[in-house]
Amino acid sequence: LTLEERLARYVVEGSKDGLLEDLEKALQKYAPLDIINGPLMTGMDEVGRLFNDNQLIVAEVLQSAEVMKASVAFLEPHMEKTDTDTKGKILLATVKGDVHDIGKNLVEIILSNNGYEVVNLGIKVAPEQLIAACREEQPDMVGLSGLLVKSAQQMVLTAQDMRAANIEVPILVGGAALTRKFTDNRIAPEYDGPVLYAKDAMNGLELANQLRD
Ligand code: B1M
Repeated sequence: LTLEERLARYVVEGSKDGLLEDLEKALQKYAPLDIINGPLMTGMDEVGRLFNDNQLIVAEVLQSAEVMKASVAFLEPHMEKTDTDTKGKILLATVKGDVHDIGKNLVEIILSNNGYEVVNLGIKVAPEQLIAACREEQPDMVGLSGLLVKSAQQMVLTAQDMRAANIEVPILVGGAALTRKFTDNRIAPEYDGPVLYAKDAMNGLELANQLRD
């Protein structure tokens, strides 16, 4: 197997045997984020496919998630950082009913490495909890993540509740179940402030920077 194939394989098999050595080798060829978005994501997509086909059980998918998390933790110190004054404060949350947090935590790493103060509220964050945190933290932006189809609908409800609470800070949304079309047609009309769709963590940073400028 090539190095790239081995990296995807660790994720699919949920095995860490040899993982760090291969990540070290990969760092000589690729930027950390390209390793995550490339071979590791290829592995995760395969996990999703096998899971969908009932060829993997939840416990096995959890092992795959552990490999992904260990890889991100190993690569994190190698990512580029900018030493700027804080560019703003962002609240991050996975929406109510959803436990997927690898993508959200990647967004946290990228934003905090690039000058943002991030308050990560965790998973299964209900609108009322988010609203209370907005009042307390006074963020410049709110980031919502969700991977389940029902999470896309939950984002619409969250936007409605935030509007009812007179909150207008920009919302950044992302996650596999979302599309730009759903964001523009379904979430944005329910909110008074801007609602922006990010296709990945890096795009999330670009959009945050654009909003700031
Ligand atoms: Co689940 N799961 N899962 N799962 N899981 C999916 C999402 C699924 C597509 C798999 C499948 O069936 N093919 C499917 C959803 C189906 C649907 O709704 N259409 C699914 C299901 C069904 C479930 C359960 C219901 C299974 C069950 O219990 N029967 C259950 C749900 C529990 C719940 O949430 N209430 C469940 C549970 C789990 C585990 C706990 C086992 C584990 C999560 C562990 C964890 O996160 N701590 C898990 C995993 C690992 C997956 C897959 C395989 C991988 C997700 C992942 O981490 N990807 C996933 C299939 C897949 O996505 N291919 C699947 C890597 C991560 C880096 O990517 O999060 O997409 P992602 O983030 C990307 C972008 O989306 C974006 O940036 C990142 C890249 O840079 N992004 C943002 C994400 N958030 C963003 C926010 C932003 C900006 C960008 O700004 C704020």
